[in-house]
Amino acid sequence: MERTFAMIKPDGVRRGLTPELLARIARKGYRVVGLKQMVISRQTAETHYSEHRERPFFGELVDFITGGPVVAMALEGNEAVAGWRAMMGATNPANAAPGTIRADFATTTGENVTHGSDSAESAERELGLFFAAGELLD
Ligand code: D4T
Repeated sequence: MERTFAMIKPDGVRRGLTPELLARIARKGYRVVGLKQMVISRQTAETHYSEHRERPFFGELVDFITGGPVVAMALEGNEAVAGWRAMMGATNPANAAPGTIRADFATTTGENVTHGSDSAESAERELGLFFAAGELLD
């Protein structure tokens, strides 16, 4: 069993996609061991996206991710890191495979509905950034 950090970004929450996305997660069979709607602080956003600090889109990215509530989730299941990434599809929705979240619900890379950790190491770091130990189910 593996855990990953998943997020419904502000565009997804604003558009009312939370129930639809939770239904996909349930259908897939992942166990939701952490779940909260929250507004991300600038500091948390800059830490979360620190690998992109030098990229030209960094400022816009931080503005966007802190611009409204997100739903932060901890998902558990077999190969959950890769599996949730596969459910999301490619970062650019134009390249996302049909049936993936980004193909079905997004048109731009800047507002692509969901986030998922890209490795087991990122998952551990991001889960620690967004959840205190006692907030997750055993
Ligand atoms: P996240 O981290 O949001 O799950 O996205 P990915 O893991 O699929 O993609 P990423 O780390 O390369 O990008 C993080 C975040 O930055 C936005 N972005 C990305 C952007 O606005 N313009 C760009 O050119 C790129 C590459 C979208 C996702």
